[in-house]
Amino acid sequence: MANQQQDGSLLEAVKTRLKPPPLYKVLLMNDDYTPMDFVVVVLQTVFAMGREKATQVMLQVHREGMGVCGTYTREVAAAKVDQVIDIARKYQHPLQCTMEET
Ligand code: TYC
Repeated sequence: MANQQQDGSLLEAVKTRLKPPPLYKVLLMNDDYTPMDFVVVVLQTVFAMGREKATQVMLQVHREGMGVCGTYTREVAAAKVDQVIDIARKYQHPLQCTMEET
């Protein structure tokens, strides 16, 4: 045991036994009322997208009804969903966001 810890092999054994944490997609929903420019700013602010990428994602959501903003661990995904919902509520837009395990 002491030897394993000294040479690091115990740590390696534990690491290889552990499953990687599940990942979650953050999904943005289309609606008929939220302004396109607002969605672009939300994507830039919450998901650190550049303006072009944010515009592409917004248009995909607008045309297809839903789109992926990013993939994160559970806590990070939940925090981003909350940020989107909070900012939408603050500006009284119906924009909705959710998360789904990959
Ligand atoms: N459909 C909205 C409009 O025409 C724009 C929009 C895009 C809203 C993406 C939400 O997640 C969304 N103003």
